[in-house]
Amino acid sequence: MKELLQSNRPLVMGILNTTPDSFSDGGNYVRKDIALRRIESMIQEEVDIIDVGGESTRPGAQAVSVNEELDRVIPMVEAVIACGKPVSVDTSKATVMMEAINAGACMINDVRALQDKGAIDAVASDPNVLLCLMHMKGQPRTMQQNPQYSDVVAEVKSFLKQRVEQCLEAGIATDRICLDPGFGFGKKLQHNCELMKHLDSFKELNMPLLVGVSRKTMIGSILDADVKDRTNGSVAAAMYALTKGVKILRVHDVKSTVEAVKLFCAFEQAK
Ligand code: 9MG
Repeated sequence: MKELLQSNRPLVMGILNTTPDSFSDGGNYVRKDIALRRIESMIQEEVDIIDVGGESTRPGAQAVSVNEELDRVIPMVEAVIACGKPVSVDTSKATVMMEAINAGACMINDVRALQDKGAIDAVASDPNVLLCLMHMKGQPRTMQQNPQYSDVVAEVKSFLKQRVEQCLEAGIATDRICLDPGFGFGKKLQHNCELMKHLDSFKELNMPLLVGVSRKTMIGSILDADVKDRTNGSVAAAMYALTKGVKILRVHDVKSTVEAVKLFCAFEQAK
């Protein structure tokens, strides 16, 4: 799966949230059924990789036990693999990482950049598994309480550089890693805008970039739009990110993003 990060076209990562608050009913059976249908529709919409998450990272979200997270995530990893699509798992817990890798996940997406106990070793244990290291200032519960930076771009870059060094020391090869500035994770609107404008400067880290802006508050604030009305803004922001050299887009709205990426590629390939 290492070739995924070497792709010469932008990739669309579809979000599959298995937290109860992402389903209208919350019941276990209906939840799984809806998730399975969502996998099928994302595949029809030509998603490149599906990111399965079992614990919300939204400000104020409840923590989830290892067992609960495993119950939510592993069946979905198996379902995506059965459909023949690459699957990534959004988790910070070493046990969930190990189980997900054993179940066939090809990427670990960690908003805590492998800082939790055992996480680096879990990812290092399989030489084929890919990794997304994301920047977050603070912890999800409190990260949006007045975050401050003197130079957000420099600080985010420096954090990611340090995390990459730790990974290399643990034996994780550079061609397994992609980096993410973590839009909305301990950042005010001005920080998110500054990061977006200067995404191209992350090229100096020599690793593919992944970004997730889909339906986030930054889109809602700029457009004064409710979550349900943020698709156009999310796609526009994603296309701006592509002009800055981003390789992977983590999105809810797969169809609109895939179509926009096709246009982007057609224009880029012109003489
Ligand atoms: C799990 N998750 C939520 N938002 C995210 C983002 O922007 N990037 C990554 N890598 N993961 C995210």
